Amino acid sequence: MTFRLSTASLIALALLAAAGANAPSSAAESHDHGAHGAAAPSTIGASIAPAGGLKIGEPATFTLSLAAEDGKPITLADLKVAHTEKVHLLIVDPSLTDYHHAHPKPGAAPGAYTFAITPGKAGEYKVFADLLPVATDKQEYAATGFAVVGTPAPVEKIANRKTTVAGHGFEWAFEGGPPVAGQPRKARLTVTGPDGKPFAGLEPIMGAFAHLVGFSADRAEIAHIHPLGQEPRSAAERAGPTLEFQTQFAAAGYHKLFAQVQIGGKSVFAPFGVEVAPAGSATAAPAKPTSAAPAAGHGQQHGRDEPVAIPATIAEILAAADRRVAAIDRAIAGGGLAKVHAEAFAARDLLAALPQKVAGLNPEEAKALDAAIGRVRQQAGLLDKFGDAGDAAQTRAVLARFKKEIAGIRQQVEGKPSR
Ligand SMILES: [Cu+2]
Repeated sequence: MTFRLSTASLIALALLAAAGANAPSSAAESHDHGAHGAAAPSTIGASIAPAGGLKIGEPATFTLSLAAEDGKPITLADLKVAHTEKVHLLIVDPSLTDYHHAHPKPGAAPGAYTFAITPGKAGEYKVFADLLPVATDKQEYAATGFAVVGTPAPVEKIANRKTTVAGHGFEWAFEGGPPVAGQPRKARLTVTGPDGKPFAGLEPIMGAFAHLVGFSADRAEIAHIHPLGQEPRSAAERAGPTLEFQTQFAAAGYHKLFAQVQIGGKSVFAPFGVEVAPAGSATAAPAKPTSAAPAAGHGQQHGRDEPVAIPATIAEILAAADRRVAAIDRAIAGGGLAKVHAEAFAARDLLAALPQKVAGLNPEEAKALDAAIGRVRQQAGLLDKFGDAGDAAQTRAVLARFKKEIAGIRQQVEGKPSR
């Protein structure tokens, strides 16, 4: 079967500028940041033919066909690599519980690709081919599907922000309260190890530290986004325990999110259920504490830290960030580790405002600044985690890197004109 998505249905979670800017990026830009978010209208049609009858739990092979609007086959030469692959297939069953991420290989005929998965549920599976055509250079989805014998299960609209998969704990939290349709919301994924401690060993997978794929309950909408900040530059890099995402849901209602990460060489999928409030709902609804927060009590505070005021000049921003860093030093020295996160996030937000303030950077310098701010974001997340965990040694170690990064940023921006 073949069908096209309407433009309106394409954008479920739109990724905003990855590197510190507050303004939404265009769809074209989002790819430069290594993220697929707001997708373009589809120019490619997809269809799928299974090799045989499909039964629950039985491995199956499929042929995917991709064609342009004029019927011309879409071959690998027509597609660009995005996150290490030219074709990503994001596949989900009607109950939104059996999610697969597959990479088909070119088959015998031009425009034909083959892949294999084992469907775990009955009913009409939906398949989104996530593509970056050479012709448009804009990410798009081509949708198709296949049916597995049996009666499909309904979507269970369970909202869960915590889950345990493969011994690891995954917790999803929106900053500033539950998501509202049409409003950007920063969100954080925090990972703990089998020992319950913050886990910082997330491995690169397909050119990112995580792939977050979200579906609306009716599967009319899909999005595929990646963490904010620097993407991995080598296979040896590790991330965690906290990854930040910029989300924006187009529609209200239930959404299912799958965070795909790699641990110990294996893909791990952490499912979350999220209820998105209708546009225009109160935005200041406080986030309910989602964890049995330690005595530090920060579970109640998280996400509701006062937004930091951004001073007018570069020198003032740097000075304000320095004061926050000094406060972290004092907090560590005085045993006030629970206070570290507020100062770290304030410093991060101050520094993240710099790209919009600094004039006269060449593209290379602007890129370097964005990258440094990406690292600052990661480090602020670590300061938060280790501070809350009461781990003074780790907090101190991350703070040393944080200071070094800020010193580098200072060198990049000091003396440049403000705008
Ligand atoms: Cu991805």
